[in-house]
Amino acid sequence: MKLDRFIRIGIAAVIGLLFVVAIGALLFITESALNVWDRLDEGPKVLLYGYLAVMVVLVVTALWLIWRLVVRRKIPDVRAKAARKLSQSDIRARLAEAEASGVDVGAAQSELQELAARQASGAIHLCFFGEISTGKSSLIRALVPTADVSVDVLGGSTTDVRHYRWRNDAGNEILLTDVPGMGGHEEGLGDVAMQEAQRSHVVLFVCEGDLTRPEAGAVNQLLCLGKPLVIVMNKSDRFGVEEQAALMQRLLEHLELAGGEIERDRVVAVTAGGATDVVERTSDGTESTVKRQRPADIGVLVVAINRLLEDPTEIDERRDRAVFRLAADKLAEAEAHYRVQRSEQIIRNGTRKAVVGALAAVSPGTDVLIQGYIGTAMTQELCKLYDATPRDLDIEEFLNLSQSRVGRALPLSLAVAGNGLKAFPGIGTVAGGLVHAVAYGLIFDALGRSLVMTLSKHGELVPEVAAKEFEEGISEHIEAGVRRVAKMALEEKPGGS
Ligand SMILES: Nc1nc2c(ncn2[C@@H]2O[C@H](COP(=O)(O)OP(=O)(O)OP(=O)(O)O)[C@@H](O)[C@H]2O)c(=O)[nH]1
Ligand SMILES: [Mg+2]
Repeated sequence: MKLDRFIRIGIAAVIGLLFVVAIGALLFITESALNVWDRLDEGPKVLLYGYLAVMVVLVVTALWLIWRLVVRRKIPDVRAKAARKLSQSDIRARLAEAEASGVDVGAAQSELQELAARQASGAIHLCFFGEISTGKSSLIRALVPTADVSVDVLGGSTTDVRHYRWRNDAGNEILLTDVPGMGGHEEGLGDVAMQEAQRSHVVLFVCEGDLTRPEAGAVNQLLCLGKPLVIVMNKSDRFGVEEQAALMQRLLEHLELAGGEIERDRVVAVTAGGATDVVERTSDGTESTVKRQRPADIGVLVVAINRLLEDPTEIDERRDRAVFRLAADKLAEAEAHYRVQRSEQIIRNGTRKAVVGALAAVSPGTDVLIQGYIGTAMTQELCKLYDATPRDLDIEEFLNLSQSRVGRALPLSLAVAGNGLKAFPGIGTVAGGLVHAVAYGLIFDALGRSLVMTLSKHGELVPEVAAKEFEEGISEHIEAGVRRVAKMALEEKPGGS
């Protein structure tokens, strides 16, 4: 208790002293400022303005320096950039840039080529999209009775993308696209269908009633891509009038919730037909089951299509934008692939240099391990690869923070390195230098891998976050990398393995 009181009195005394010092300093500064001001006021005006100008310059410089040192540079938001509308020139510029840095831009480029071919043909593409067995192919058959479309009770009957020529009353050249249904067993077909929907002008989203969760997700995705969309509730022959009206209302609500246009004809109920088993009684009294085609009722769908095609320029523009987004997505995928490969090279390079350096050193010190040239170069290269633009200070801070975490990991690294080397036959007694070299290499390898993880997750280098990632993943990375790094060290060891 006594001690507590004593401390409090001490703190109160320090506060009192601080106040006295602050008041003294304030008086002193005020007096000097007033003094200087009086003299300047009495002197020539040029001196006054010159003095003020110098003060302003000094303040601005100080603020700028503080901003550079303390305030983190704002990294452009990658998602916001991706969400904005892309133009033909944007995507072409990005393609050229990516190609120059070695990314395989083939898939993205072929999307643009396909778009150019479709633009030249002038045909309007309508894509029938939806879950398996909802009657997409049956609808196409109802519109184009001569089309050779496969229809089956078993879901997943359509396994590729096909286009069928159709002319509406206005004489538009139209291609009806049949795609595999969502939710089929064959992997990847869902993606094929979604990409084709992106390439089309209009999506006719075929369902059989209220939307399932995956269907609602797909509607959202398509609307986000700016696709003009009609929800086609097929197989309406299965519902009574009231039930059908309630389902239509639910579909309209879904559409409104997803931000779709809820004008007339955006939700239609149709019957594509499809085959049905009918029991027939012949004149001799025997019964047999025969397949009969149900009568189709798709008039409202045709009206909806015609209305959507009233402004072809608008749907052309929307289709183009969706394809640019598709090409951008494919480019992003290729870039991600390239980054994975290239980062692997950079890490291997850094690790190899660390191993070579450690092998060359007579007695490798543990003090400045990763803050040196190799660590800086590897960090810079990886940041550049991920379009992160850290300040030199950030890199330095990251390496300092990481270095401070190495001490604890070094014994583990040495133990793992020793064990790992034993797994290689015929290397005899493992020399201390070699074990050190592998241990150093493992730490570099772990540094590179954790940095790649942070960069791909956050898109920027935040020193504390990256160093934490390094610390948390180091033992796992060390265990995983030992074979690779030990092999590297044996290759680099004077005289080979
Ligand atoms: N009751 C009823 N059944 C229908 C209707 N339209 C299609 N069908 C049946 O639904 C089943 C599936 O039809 P498909 O046209 O093959 O469906 P799909 O959407 O193309 O299916 P996948 O290609 O597998 O994705 C078939 O058995 C059709 O006979 C309809 O209007 N009413
Ligand atoms: Mg089909």
